[in-house]
Amino acid sequence: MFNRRKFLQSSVFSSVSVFLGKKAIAGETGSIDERMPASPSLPTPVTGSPIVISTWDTGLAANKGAWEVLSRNGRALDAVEAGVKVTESSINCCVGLGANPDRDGIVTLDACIMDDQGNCGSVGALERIKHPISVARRVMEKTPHVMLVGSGAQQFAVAEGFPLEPQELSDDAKKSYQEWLKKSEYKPVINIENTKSHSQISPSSPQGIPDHSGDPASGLALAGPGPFAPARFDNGDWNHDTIGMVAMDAQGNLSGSCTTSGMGFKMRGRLGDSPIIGAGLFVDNEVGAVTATGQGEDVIRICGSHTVVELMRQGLSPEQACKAAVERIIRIKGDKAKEIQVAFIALNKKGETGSYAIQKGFSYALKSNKEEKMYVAKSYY
Ligand code: SD4
Repeated sequence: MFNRRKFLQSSVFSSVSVFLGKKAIAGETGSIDERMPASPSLPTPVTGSPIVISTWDTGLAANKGAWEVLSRNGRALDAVEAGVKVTESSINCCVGLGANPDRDGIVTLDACIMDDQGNCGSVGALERIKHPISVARRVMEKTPHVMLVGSGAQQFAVAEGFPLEPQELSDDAKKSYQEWLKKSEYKPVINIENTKSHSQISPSSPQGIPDHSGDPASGLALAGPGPFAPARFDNGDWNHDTIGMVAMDAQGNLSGSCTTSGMGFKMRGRLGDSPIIGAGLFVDNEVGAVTATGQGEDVIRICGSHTVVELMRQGLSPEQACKAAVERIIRIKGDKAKEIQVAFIALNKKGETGSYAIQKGFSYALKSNKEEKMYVAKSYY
């Protein structure tokens, strides 16, 4: 049975440790981690009240997809997969095959998923597969591994029966890419001609987009240093968007998912936080579930989602925990933090939710038995 006295002691200790800071608490007797109970006995409520939250406005539609599962007493794991598939199927800047490509003109997708048992799966830089989140789930369920990337991930997906979609950009993405090429003066084909690997390069497609549809290795040695992904699009929007979703089912079990095309016009081969368990997503069924959006490099730097879960374990509310993680990024980045956006959303075991962002303008969608709405996150700036 849950030992209430022990829980209160550990919560008080944990909250104090958070507010005093690590050094003050660690003292002479070792680190906080050594002094924390190995396996805190947190309550395991059966809430009977499913809830799902997800990032940005696209979360509203995604939550509906998840709710189909949750409202029928389904598993949170199935809900978070079904939910983000809605976004993967839509045409938008930043998730799924309709999204913006990398700087070589190719859409590469990252995704990960995690359940209430600590099982997790992930794919990175996956091309021509419509539902990377489902491939991530297969990695979790059918392989002894956590991550598969690039052509290996695609090979696995095809072997699992996922159709290989044509390698083409959506109309929106083609337009954005052409604009970006003009402004950035990124000329991969010309650059290639100056390199030894020229002979390996496929000819450009009629749109001027390098054609990598043949040998998957072709064209990849060409880029070298060059323009990097801009922090914002021309209209001022942040150059990223991800659907990250965390949910609790009627049994009180937690799961999460995260899927993205990453930053538009990113360097080829670049991975952000979204396929990385602990960075873009983390679930601990005793404590809570967290996902991140924004500039992945800065989420990875602090193992963002895992950090937020650990802060909740120490007694912080979801919003306090997200805020503390954001502040950690700001301490690292200093003034440069003004130029980036990162946001976390968190759900704890009690069904409480919260969020915090570096910049204004981040919102998340919530759906439960009681409500269905967007919440605007508080922010540092
Ligand atoms: C990345 N975090 O690749 C992802 C993309 C994103 O909002 O922003 N999502 O860095």
